Amino acid sequence: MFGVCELDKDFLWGGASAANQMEGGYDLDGRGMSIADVFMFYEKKERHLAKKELTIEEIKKLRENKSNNFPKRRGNDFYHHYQEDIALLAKMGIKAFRMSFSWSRIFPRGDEKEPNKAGLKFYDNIINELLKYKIEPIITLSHFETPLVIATEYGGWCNKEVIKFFQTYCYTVFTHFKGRIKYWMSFNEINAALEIPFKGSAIPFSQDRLYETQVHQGLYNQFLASALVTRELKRIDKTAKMGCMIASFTTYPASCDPDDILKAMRANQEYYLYADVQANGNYPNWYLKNLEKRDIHLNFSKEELDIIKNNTVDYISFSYYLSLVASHDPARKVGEGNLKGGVENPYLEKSDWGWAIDPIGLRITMNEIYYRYNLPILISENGFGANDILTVDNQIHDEYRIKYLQKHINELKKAIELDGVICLGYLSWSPIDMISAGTSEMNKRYGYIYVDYDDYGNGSGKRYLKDSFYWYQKAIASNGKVL
Ligand code: BGP
Repeated sequence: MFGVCELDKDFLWGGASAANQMEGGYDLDGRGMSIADVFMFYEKKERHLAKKELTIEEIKKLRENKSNNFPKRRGNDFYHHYQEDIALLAKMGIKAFRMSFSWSRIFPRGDEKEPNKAGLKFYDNIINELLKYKIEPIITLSHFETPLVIATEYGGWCNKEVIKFFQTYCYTVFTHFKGRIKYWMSFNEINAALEIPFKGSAIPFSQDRLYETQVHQGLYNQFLASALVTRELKRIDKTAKMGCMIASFTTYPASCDPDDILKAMRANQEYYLYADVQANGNYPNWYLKNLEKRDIHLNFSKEELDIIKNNTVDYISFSYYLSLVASHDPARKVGEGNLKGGVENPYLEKSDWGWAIDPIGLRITMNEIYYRYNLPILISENGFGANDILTVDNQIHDEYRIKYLQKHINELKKAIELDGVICLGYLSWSPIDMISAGTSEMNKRYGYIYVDYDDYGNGSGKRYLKDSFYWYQKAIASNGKVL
């Protein structure tokens, strides 16, 4: 009992992905459009436009636009390559594959009563293929891909009707895949609901004074929906587990000036908010005070709060790419990051996209989250985005990625073996190259498997194994001993 913890023999070494970033086939077999299909590609100098919140007028125009570049409509064409891709993942030895179901492939508008059978069939094939190789499927129910109709006709997640639609979708997949899927998670990086409301909650941007209220209501509705479907999952399949998924933003104070410490404390509380609600079942007081101060009034009932309280998650999953720094000095420049950035950390190097590289931050984050909630954790995303070069003899020498992963996995091992954190697995983003969530680039690559497409969809679509593929294969085979 007092010995050193080791990585469990069932530790879930794996990879993570999202339907909208890899499938393509956006209009095949009855699939409806999703919000991901209206994100356009922008060249580097205009990249900030990729992050712009879209108004309803802009969304409708983009929906009809067939001539511009919408990479998420193409993905990496997993839709036609899934057998080959899963065979490669099996060859690499992964034990778990996190993917999402595209809601609009199963319910094209999102508000139907009956599912699109062809959509379910597509996922049947994938899940069966994974199980054939004994790869554990881990399913995200909503990964930045709400059906577009929910945004254009219902105003997004701030509309309580959407909760019912989501319940129908979840009920359908829970019953259909019962016994085949053990691990579920409700909303990917649920912080997106407040940080990037259109991607997170399908709420079109507006100048309306109620916009802010809608955004917070959208988050509340997702919390409630998550609790409702957790309850439903337990009714349908007692052995299945539901997790939440948050983007971790461990934030350091820029100095020991109490003003910086206070700023960092609040930044951390802001990202804990999501697990505070989904794991503890309560809204923290600081958040409620904040709403009050801003005159934001949520539409909720006592009965709903009880549902949230009584249907908390079984495990906490989070993405970890970077740590942030908070300073009270408004003159300090805020840099790039996943969903959001912080001020520069002089002790850390950055990726070409300006994301601070901080392996020790992973150990800190694992400790903070595990000991705050006392629930098993799952690293549901971590990885290194780079513009890999395919050599003339079809090799990809990505030693920078191997270095990044080595360092992070070493810290993960310390968190488990030395600090006693209970961690179910490590799912790196993404085992195969796919479209970037933030910038819709293909050339921001994370994979162990290279996909020969560029930002414009030119290329053969062929898959090539990177040096990191063989490295991860050994890491998995040795259960993390050989890194
Ligand atoms: C997270 C998302 C993923 C993923 C990753 C990397 O925010 O959950 O979907 O893509 O970040 O981000 P990006 O693709 O923008 O580099």
